Amino acid sequence: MTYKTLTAASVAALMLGTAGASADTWRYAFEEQLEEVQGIFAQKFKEEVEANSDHEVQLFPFGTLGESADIMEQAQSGLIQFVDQSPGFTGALIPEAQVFFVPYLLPENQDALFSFFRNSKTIKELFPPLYAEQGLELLTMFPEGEVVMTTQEPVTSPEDLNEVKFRVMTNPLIVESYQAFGATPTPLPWGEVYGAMQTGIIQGQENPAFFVESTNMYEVTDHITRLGHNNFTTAVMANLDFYEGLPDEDKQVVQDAIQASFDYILEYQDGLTEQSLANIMEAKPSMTITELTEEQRAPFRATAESVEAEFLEIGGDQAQAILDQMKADLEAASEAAN
Ligand code: 6CS
Repeated sequence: MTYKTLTAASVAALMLGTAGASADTWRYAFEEQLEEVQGIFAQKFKEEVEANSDHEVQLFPFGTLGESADIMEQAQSGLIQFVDQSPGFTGALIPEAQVFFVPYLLPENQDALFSFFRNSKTIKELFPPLYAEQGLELLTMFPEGEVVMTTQEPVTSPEDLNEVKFRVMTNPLIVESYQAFGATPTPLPWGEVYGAMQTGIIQGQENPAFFVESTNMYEVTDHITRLGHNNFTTAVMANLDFYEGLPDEDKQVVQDAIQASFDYILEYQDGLTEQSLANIMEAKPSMTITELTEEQRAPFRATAESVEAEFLEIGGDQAQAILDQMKADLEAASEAAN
């Protein structure tokens, strides 16, 4: 049985049949493999929880329980206790989470970026009630790395994206953003991307360099473009009823494990993008990597205003409050980094 054929009933059966799992086993699903960034975070979380409590954490990497949308449903229904789902997919459920797709909103400077994620009032105070409305306790958000474009033809300007079917995650604002970049956005779940690229259904996609390397995306694209428009953000959540039902002691175990994993994953990313790009070049010397100049970035940057306006239209009741707080947080983060 592949993940594509898993039904709700078969997932339930799989869960009930999990060998050795006790009532104290916490199930944690994520959208990547064990050795990818979300997997490294999850492994650290498991290690911390198990070192500091009697609970066991069972990890479910991408594909074992379905696509990103499936694991979110399982977390909301309480079939699993923890889930890592990126706002790229959560945008359909929590429209405000689409704010992460306003291009050039997050800083390129790593100190400022990390300071934002460490201290953001948007993440710590404004988002949690919105996630709670969907039956989720938002535990943390963290960055996974600079997003790069990989395409079959070189890209240095929006004109080069003309008629390029560009795969994006499934939320309306990222569709808007790639339309503004000049491409033909094609929302797809991750599991379909490699095949779609191989068969020519799409000709481009974006992701952090580590993911381009680990998923062999460089095999089916020839050009990498760094335009500095975003950093890949993800979020870790717990089922709300499960979390609220935990004794204070266990809540503390979860919070401590999240904090330790958060610190660990920021450190883990030091140099990761450059190393991944070097590995890609070694695996495929014909690949080109182009870092756009400020001049070349200008027309991409110019789209930010219209995408931001669209966010205010489609980003839910709290869109304005989220955007305002996010800008205040980002300003504080860039001051802290200077
Ligand atoms: O592009 C995607 O769909 C995937 N990218 C990353 C870096 N993680 C999970 C997500 O499914």
